Amino acid sequence: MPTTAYIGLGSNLGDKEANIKKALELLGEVPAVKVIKVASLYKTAPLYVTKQDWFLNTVAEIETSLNAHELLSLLKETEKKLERTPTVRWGPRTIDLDLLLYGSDKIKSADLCVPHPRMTERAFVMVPLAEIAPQLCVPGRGRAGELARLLSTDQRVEKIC
Ligand code: PH2
Ligand code: MG
Ligand code: MG
Repeated sequence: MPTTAYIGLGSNLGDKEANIKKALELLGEVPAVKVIKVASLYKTAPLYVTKQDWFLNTVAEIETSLNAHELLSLLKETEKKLERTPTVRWGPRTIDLDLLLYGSDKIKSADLCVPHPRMTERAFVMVPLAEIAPQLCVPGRGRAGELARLLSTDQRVEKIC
């Protein structure tokens, strides 16, 4: 049985929209991955490292027969294909692919934490997630729609298309 997983996508370097579209295309070409739903694109103010260009963000729902670690490796490979080069933590990047949720699993290993530990504090994740899956339960935290509503409106997130 395939597992439903949610991926956060972000870009703030180069052609941001093209980077996100290309990442989704590459993921969709993998036989073990089916892209089910993609939220709108959102223009978002940079969080944490605020002196950098604005981001485009979205969230995708996928179905996959990969296990969570295989999926993480695929996301890292896809980032490499899009010429993501190492930068400072939370700094500018052509593409960032984060594994947010993997079924209802809770995973804590050296290289992978699911649910993503900071997802529920980030409007750039929760607003697109709530758009495509408002009733979705984030294990241990609550429903996506409710969690998105609770976030401060100080975090600027604007739907663009
Ligand atoms: N990603 C970060 C750090 N800050 N801010 C926004 N708005 N969107 C991001 O995707 C983002 C960020 C590190 O992954
Ligand atoms: Mg990230
Ligand atoms: Mg990342």
